[in-house]
Amino acid sequence: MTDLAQQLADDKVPSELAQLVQTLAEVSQSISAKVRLGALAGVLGSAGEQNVQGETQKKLDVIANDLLKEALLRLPQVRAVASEEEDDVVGANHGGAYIVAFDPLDGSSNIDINGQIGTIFTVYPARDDVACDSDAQFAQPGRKQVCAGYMLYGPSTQMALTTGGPSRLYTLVPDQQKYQLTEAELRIAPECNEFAINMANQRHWSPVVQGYIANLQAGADGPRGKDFNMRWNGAMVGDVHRVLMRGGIFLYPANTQSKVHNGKLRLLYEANPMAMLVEQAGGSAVVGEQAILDVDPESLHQRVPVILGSGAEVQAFQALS
Ligand code: P6P
Repeated sequence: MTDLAQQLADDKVPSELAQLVQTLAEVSQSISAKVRLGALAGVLGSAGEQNVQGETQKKLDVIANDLLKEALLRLPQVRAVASEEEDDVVGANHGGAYIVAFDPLDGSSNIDINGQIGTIFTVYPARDDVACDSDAQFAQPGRKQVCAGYMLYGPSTQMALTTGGPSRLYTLVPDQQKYQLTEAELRIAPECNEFAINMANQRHWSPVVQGYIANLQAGADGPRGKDFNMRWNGAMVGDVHRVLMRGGIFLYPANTQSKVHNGKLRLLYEANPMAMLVEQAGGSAVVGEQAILDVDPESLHQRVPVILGSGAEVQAFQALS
């Protein structure tokens, strides 16, 4: 079996980027070990602070964030990092070729119920026209990403990764502390019969989203002429992984709630990396008519509505818009 280091070499990934990806993989093994121990490691519960999003930070959020930040900024090729858990960009190495953004523990509210959680990451070329710790470093559309992926801390720890080519899947071999390639080329089925959305927000959706979901719920008796099933993981990383593995459509639409009127998910370290993985697996990821990867960022922690998954199903949604 091919391991991560060998696949990165086979894919001719530049050595500095390959080392950066290996560092992310190594840190994820520490996070995975703490997740597995849970209460036994004293890492559950709240850290007692709130992040820039106004969300209560879980202990493991802060631990994962600090592990990633410290490991990445020790690499001379990493000029700066941004994180869901950091108000501002943290800059360090002025000559570094890359900048990295991450959601250190996506779905962290699932920690205390032993649910799926993960780490989402994205890598861009550093900008020489702005200060190394400027928010403007990350004011790049998702199309500019050179690498994107996530680690899913589930029954097994897996990493989905693209460095511009196919989206590949690796599985952590715990006693060897290395990731082995288990899916060389993820392909999302164009058709699907599964949707993922938080139905509790239904009253806040646009009429288009209301109508689209009602058609799915009508099943074989309705205009779609087939039954659909629903899943909602409460952690984007788990929902997107299911879509990559067996197709489906994931929606976190805009709604009229004040704090999430533009959707809840963050463009930089949730929507864009997932959009790159989904597109490289033959799926679609959109905000209305526009591809998520073409959105011009306006702020570091900007939120964006997200519709992604099986290409034909995303088109069926867009046809109603
Ligand atoms: P809701 C986790 O907090 C997250 O950012 C995503 O991982 C997930 O898809 C979404 O929020 C869940 O949101 O409204 O269902 O709690």
